[in-house]
Amino acid sequence: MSLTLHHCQGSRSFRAVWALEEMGLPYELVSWPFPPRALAREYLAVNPLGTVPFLIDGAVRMTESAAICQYLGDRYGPTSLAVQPGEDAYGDYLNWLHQSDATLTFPLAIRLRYSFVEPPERRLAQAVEDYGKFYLGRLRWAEACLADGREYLCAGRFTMADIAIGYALQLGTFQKLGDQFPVHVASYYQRLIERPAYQRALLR
Ligand SMILES: N[C@@H](CCC(=O)N[C@@H](CS)C(=O)NCC(=O)O)C(=O)O
Repeated sequence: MSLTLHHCQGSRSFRAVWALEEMGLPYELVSWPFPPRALAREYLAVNPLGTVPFLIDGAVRMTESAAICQYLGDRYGPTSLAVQPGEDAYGDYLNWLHQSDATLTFPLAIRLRYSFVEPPERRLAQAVEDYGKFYLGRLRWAEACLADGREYLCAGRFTMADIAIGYALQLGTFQKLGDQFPVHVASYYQRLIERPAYQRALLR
């Protein structure tokens, strides 16, 4: 096994770092300034998309953070972090993994672009406000599930789905939306960030 992860602090590659730390796998971390497409043009020779995460594992190349979490759990398990196809929660698990980026991180990426990445003359206060509300509204599904008192999203245990959703909550918090999280989501997020592997990942 020889895992190399290309990473930018605070970006979606955090999901992969957190998953690697939870599993205790050895890996090489290569850190870039954000966005590498603009600030480190040589990165395009590594990943033509210019995005992070970028995981290299032998001949395998991966650019999707939730898929990387799923891959690590399945390829380098067995681990309780992965939910198996034979488990009742398998469908929920996949849905959370995909929801984490396609539904929850997407509005935050638009906010980030129009409040920070674009030069001041191209920033859009309306987009920042609208997509903030959009994101908060989309936490409704997680809030409804967590309201039954469960500690984690599915399978009765901490899984890769919690890592994937946890990053979408971290990014919302970094964008100062954390004080508007619904009550069960807020305490769930608190539980996640107290994990030693989360804390180690923050320091990478
Ligand atoms: N769906 C992909 C999105 C990857 C992505 O867009 N990453 C952002 C960082 S959070 C990025 O690299 N942006 C820089 C750019 O687009 O140039 C994932 O979940 O990893």
